[in-house]
Amino acid sequence: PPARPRVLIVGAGLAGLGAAQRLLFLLPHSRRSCFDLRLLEASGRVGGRIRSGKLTGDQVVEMGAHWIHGPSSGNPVFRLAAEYGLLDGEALSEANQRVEAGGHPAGPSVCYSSRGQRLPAGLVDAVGLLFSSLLEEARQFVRADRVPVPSVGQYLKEAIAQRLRDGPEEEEEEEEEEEAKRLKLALLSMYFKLECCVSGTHSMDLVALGPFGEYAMLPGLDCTFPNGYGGLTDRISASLPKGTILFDKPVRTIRWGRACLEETTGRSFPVQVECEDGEMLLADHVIVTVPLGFLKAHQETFFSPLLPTRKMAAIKHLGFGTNNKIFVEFEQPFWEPDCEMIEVVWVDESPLAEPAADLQASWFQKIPGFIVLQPPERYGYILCGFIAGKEAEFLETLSDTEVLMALTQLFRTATGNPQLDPPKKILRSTWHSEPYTKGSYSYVAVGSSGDDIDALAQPLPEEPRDSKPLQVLFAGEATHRTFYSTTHGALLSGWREADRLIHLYDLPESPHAVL
Ligand code: 6YU
Repeated sequence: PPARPRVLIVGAGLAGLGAAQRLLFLLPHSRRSCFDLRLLEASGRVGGRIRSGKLTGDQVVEMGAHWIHGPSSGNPVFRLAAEYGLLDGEALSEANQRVEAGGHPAGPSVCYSSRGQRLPAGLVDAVGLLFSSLLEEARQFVRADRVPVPSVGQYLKEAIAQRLRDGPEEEEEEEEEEEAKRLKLALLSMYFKLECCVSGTHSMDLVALGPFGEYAMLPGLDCTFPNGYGGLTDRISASLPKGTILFDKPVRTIRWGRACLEETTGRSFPVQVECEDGEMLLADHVIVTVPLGFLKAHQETFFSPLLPTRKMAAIKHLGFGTNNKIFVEFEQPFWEPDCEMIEVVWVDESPLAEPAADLQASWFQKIPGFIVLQPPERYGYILCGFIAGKEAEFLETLSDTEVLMALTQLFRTATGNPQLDPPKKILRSTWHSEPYTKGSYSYVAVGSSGDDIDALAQPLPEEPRDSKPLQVLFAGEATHRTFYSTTHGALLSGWREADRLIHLYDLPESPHAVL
C-alpha cells in the first residue's frame, strides 16, 4: 500500500484527542486508518485542562473544567458525553437542554458580608440582575464601528458611576442611604470578581469591550459529569489504537519548511519535531494543541523558523489568565442542606475604588464565593472556592497550611462565628505553575480581537504554493473564535484541523466515530 501521510499531534488534551479520533476513525469499517498518526504528550496523562482528582475517598472533584457550558445538541462535548453514557438523566432531559440560562444553575445560595451577617436575598438578587444587564449591554458592541471605552471593566464601571449620579438624592435618612449604596457597591465588587473567574482574567479592565459579545452561548443549563469530566478524555483515549499516544514526551522545537530525508523509507518530510529527550521525529503534518500560556512563554524557541509576525502578535496580545480552585472539606456543614453557593462580600470594597495591592494581606478577598458540592450523600461537605488573576497566582506560592488558615479566618469572619471548626482537608489547583499550561484559559484582551484568534488558527506555511501544504496546524481552545475558553471550543478546533487534512487528501468526510 502507498505510504500514509504521517501526522504528529502535540498535546493530548481534548483538542488533540478529538483530532486524533477524527483522523483515525475516518473509515470506521477499515482496519487500516488513512493516517500514520501519533500524539506526543508532555505529561503522563491525557486530558490536559480536564483533570478530575480526589480529595478523600471516592468523591471526584474537578481541578480544571467543571461544567459542560450549554449542554444541548449543538454542543459536541454534550453529544459525545451522552453517547458515552457519562451524563445523568437530568442533564440529558429535553427540558434541561432547552433552558436559556446563559450560565450555571442558579440554585439556593447564601451571601455573607465581612461583618458576619447574611445579606438579604432580595438585595443580592437585585444587584445580580443589574450586573447581568450591564454585562449584556457590554456584549452589544460586536458590530459597532467604535467602542466608548476599550475594556469591559471600564464600561461597567462608567455605567455604575452614571447610575449613582442619576440615583435619587434623598435629603432625609441620608446616612442610611449612603450605607445602602455602599453595600450595593460591595455586592457589585463581588460580581466583578465572579466575572474575572468566568473570563479567567485578573481584572475586567483587561478584557476587550468590542469583541466581548463574540463569545457564543449555547442553550442548556450547565451540567457536570457525575463520575468526573476525565471520563470523557479517558474514553476517547481508550478508543485509540494502543501506542498512539507517547506519554512524558514534551516537544522542544518544531522545525518546519524543510525537506528532511528519512533514510529507512527514502521519504522526505517537511517537518521535524525535536523532543526534550533529544528524539527527532519526522512528519508531513503537525497539529499543535499546546495552551496559549505555553505558546506565550516559549514561542521564540518552540518554532524554527519563527512564526510569521501576525501570528506572533496574536500570541502576544490575546489574553491568558489564571483561575484556580480551592476545595475544602468540612466535618460538619455550616450551610443549609440544599445550599448550592456561598458568596462573600467585603463591605468596604467598591468596583469604583482601586483594588487592594497587598497580596499577602488580602489575596483571599479576591474569592467571590464557594460552590457547595451537591448532594452531600455523594460528596460529604465539600466547598469549591474559585479565584482569578494575580491573587490566584500568588496563592500558588503559599503552603496548604497557610491557605487553610486564611480560609478558616475567612469563614469565621463571614459567618460571625469565631469558633467555627477549620476545614479538615484541602486540595487546590496550581494552573499558573503548570509548565505545560501556564494559566487557565484564554480571553480576548484589550489590544486584541477575534481576528487574532483566527490568525492563531491559520495553518503554516501561509502561502503553500512552493512548498508542502499544511505543515503546521493549530488547534486548542484559544483558536476557536466564538467558543474559546471551553471544552467544546477545544474539541471543535481539533475536529476543524482534522477536517483540513481530510480535505487536503480528498478523503470522504465522515462524522466522528465513537467506538
Ligand atoms: C468548560 C468549564 N472551567 C476551569 C479551569 C480550567 C479550565 N475550562 P489542554 O491544555 O487541555 O491540552 C493541551 C495538552 O498539551 C496538555 O495535555 C499539555 O500537557 C500538552 N502540552 C503542552 N505543551 C506541550 C509540549 N511542549 N509537548 C507536548 N505536549 C504539550 N471549560 O467547557 N467548562 O467549566 C471550564 C475551567 C480551572 C483550567 C476550564 C472550562 C476550560 C477547558 O478546560 C479548556 O478550554 C480545554 O480543556 C482545553 O483543551 P485543549 O485541548 O485546548 O488544551 C463573554 C465571555 C467570556 C468567555 N469565557 C466564558 C466561558 C467560561 C469558561 N469557563 C471556565 C470555567 C471553568 C470552571
